[in-house]
Amino acid sequence: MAGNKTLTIIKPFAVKNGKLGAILHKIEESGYRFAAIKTLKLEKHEAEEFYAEHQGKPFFDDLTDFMSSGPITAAILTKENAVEDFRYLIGATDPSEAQEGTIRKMFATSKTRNAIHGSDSDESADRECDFFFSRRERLKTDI
Ligand code: RTP
Ligand code: MG
Repeated sequence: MAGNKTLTIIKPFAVKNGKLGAILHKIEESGYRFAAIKTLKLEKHEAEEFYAEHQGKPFFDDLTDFMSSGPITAAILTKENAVEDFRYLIGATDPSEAQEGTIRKMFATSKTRNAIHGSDSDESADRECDFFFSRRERLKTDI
């Protein structure tokens, strides 16, 4: 089912501030279905592995400190054209540039505390789903 799944993370701060339910509701009402979901806390080295593509960039340490600072909720979402459509639903990385109605416009408080992650390609989605979920944690065998 290539192209029809994406990996999301509801980031720390949004979870801490009681926005988890509202964000999951917005995702569901936008047509996505949950094929796997869990709440966990990343170790710093795990956040560094997840965001390895950004290693060496000036924001890498702040990003991985933040992502390991508290509970997150990770989920595999399914829908046609999931990766591209979900990036549109979450909005721009910097919430001050995000369009009205996007999740980051509604729930992000800064470029670091930007509420939510979405995979940026089908290859990233495969890698990121494998990072968080074993096969038996997934509700479908073909994702
Ligand atoms: P994400 O991976 O978390 O979904 O975010 P994204 O694709 O929209 O943005 P990406 O370029 O992958 O960056 C990952 C996270 O790093 C922080 N960032 N800070 N200060 C900066 O210029 C800067 N650039 C990126 C953001 O928190 C972003 O979500
Ligand atoms: Mg990214």
